[in-house]
Amino acid sequence: MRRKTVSLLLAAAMMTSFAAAPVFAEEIETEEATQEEAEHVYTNAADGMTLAIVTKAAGNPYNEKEAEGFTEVVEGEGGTVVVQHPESATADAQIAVINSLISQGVDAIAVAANDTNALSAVLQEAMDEGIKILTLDSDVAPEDRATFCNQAGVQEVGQSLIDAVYDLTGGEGQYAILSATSQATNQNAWIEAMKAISEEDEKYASLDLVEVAYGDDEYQKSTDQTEALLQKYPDLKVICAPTTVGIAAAAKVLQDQKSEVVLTGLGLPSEMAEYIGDDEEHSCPYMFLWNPIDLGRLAAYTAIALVNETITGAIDDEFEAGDMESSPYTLTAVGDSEEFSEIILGPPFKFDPENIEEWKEVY
Ligand code: RAM
Repeated sequence: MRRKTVSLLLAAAMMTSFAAAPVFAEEIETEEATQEEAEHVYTNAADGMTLAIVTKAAGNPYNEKEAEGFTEVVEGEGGTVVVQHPESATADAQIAVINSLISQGVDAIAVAANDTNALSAVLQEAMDEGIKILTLDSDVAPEDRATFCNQAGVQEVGQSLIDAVYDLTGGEGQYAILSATSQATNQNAWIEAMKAISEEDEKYASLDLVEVAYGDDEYQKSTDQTEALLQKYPDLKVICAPTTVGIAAAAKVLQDQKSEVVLTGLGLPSEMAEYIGDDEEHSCPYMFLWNPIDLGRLAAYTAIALVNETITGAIDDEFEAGDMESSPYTLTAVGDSEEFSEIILGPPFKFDPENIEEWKEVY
């Protein structure tokens, strides 16, 4: 087997080892294929459709990766894509963008919401105009969308994060959370899950959450908030940042200061590789995430299925998502709801010194 083929197989294995990652059939069959030439299997399912994605905000590589996956599938399936990264991570910025998409008459809008309730009126207006609405990454109130492409179960993310805090504090002492915006549905849900788990299980009784700080998914503000936490809490042991922007900013502060405070949370491997390590030189021993490109791809397939009316958003609806590993996907109940659905991409994935070098090349 030639060297190129081996690396292609490794790349394919790395992608498929992650939940809902695509399978590159051609790579496995064709020795001459290059990664760039590898093609997914498409069926023109979005022919004639215009599908929009509205991320949380511009300037966040995570959001760009989501949009990349969404674009790849919409265009691959023969549709037209509209990508909107609002100016700031606020509901107002998203409302302005969604109003303009309503005027353009797009067929579907996938939105990563900056606020659970503030988009309600504009999303209801869009649905009244016949536009299919779905969320990805960060949800709205479930009556304001057909379904939600959820990157990982809220409980699973909360459990992974609180267990990391437990592990890295040695089971007792102070920790702080550095979050994104105070209104973000996804971060707030994960933080609530962490708190609920700590309150319900004696195991976590000696952990002391001193503050939830908000860096608003802005790098400089996240840097400033990290510095403030270090000054305010001299006994702080761990910072947990459930945001890719926050964790990257905090990682640099802690590493530059050679701080004894240890970091964990949700981070992009490509941004965090230089900070992941088990020794004193590195600020973050390990962290978690999922594949944001796949989350965008899943949202595109969901949008197509809604516009095609293959699904309505009802629990137990099922649809094909091209060559994504877990296709077909089934819509499951949100919590114990009998009415409202979500689609889970997969479990959170752990990145540590053993695997970070491989994954930093992927996303
Ligand atoms: C940031 C955003 C996004 C979140 C990730 C983990 O990029 O806040 O919504 O899912 O972090």
